[in-house]
Amino acid sequence: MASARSGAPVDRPVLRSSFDGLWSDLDGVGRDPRSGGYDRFSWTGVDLGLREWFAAEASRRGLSVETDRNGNQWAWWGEPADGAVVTGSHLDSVPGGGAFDGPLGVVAALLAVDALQAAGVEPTRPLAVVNFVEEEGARFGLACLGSRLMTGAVDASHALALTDDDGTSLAEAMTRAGHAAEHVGVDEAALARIGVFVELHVEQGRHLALGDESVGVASSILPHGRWHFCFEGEGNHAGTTRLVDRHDPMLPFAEVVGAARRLAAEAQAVTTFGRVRVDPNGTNAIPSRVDAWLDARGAEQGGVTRLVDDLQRFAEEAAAGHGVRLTVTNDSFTPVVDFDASLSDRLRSSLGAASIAAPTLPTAAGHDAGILAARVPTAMLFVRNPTGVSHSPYEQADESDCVDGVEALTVVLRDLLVQ
Ligand code: HGY
Ligand code: MN
Ligand code: MN
Ligand code: MN
Repeated sequence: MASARSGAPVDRPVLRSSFDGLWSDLDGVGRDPRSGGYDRFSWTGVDLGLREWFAAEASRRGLSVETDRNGNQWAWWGEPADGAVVTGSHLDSVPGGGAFDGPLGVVAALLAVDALQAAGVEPTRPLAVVNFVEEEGARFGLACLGSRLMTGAVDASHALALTDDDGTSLAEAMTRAGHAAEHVGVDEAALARIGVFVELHVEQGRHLALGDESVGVASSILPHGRWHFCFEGEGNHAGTTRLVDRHDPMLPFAEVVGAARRLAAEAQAVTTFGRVRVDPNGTNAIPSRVDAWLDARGAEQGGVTRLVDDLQRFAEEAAAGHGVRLTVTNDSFTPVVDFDASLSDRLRSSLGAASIAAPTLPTAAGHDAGILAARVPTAMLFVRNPTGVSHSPYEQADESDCVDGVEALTVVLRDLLVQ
């Protein structure tokens, strides 16, 4: 049965109830009852539960499931082979994240498989649904870790040594979760299997809401990066240490936060210090060390790197003024990503033929599709987010827009699968 709305090979009432079913499976997993936000971090018990859910849902659809050397999960419709059509996203979250960022792309991919199988589509090449590990970098600090390892965008030994806030390394976390860590690294075989990658994601902004559209096609990802600022001072007693004798790392850090905001405004960019570690973290002890991570993004690559250079100079002066040692390291930088034009055109023509309107829009949010774009043709579909809010418990997407997104994904996958 085709959708009355678009002629797409979906039965919307069936799709809506299947969406409700899968969505309710995920609803409480890793959710903090106080904030309503999600804490879904890679290789934790919550993540293992999500992996089991993914494998069970894939198996129910007759898909064969495998986990690659870096911990990314792949569910295959058809024998795994080079040049496959790949779709999917991630299941992990930022701390206190929303429900849709990541899981919507995985659920939509599974539901698109349902629709294609129900419509009797016979693919001429295999399809894989992928769940990328540690896309947010919330536990080990490096975003898109699974796709970066796969493409070689991060050195394997550097990645394995990354630690979480408890000091557990990626290597230890993987091993404890029962996944051999010694093989992580570039995975040319997995990359060869990706003929095209199409990721559906909730929009993290209001472009579609302002245009009153439910679905869109991504044009590009703006340049963005992460820098680690480490301020080392002298821990001491909060009450008995004279001001003149202090080397308090909190002070230059506080000045740097203000400077980052000022420089961002001047550069038409955005900066955030969203992750801060104060050691020791006590009320009556001057900390000895502050670690803070800067997220900086902007429309123009040079503007972002100049902004961070200026900020680093400011920070060095501020730290010296307090007798505090500063170390700044660049953890990651993703230059502008222009999605594959011919693949995006194919998506647009498939959507047009199914009379699904889909404007083109850029994003300032990073995605695995942005990392894979360096190696394979990738494209993204966005689903309207009425408030634009993301990386927050208040992230939203209306069910009918999510169903529109599945319908759009089903259409583009059908046309890619049946050459
Ligand atoms: O950080 C990002 O932009 C993405 O949501 N991981
Ligand atoms: Mn995401
Ligand atoms: Mn995100
Ligand atoms: Mn005391």
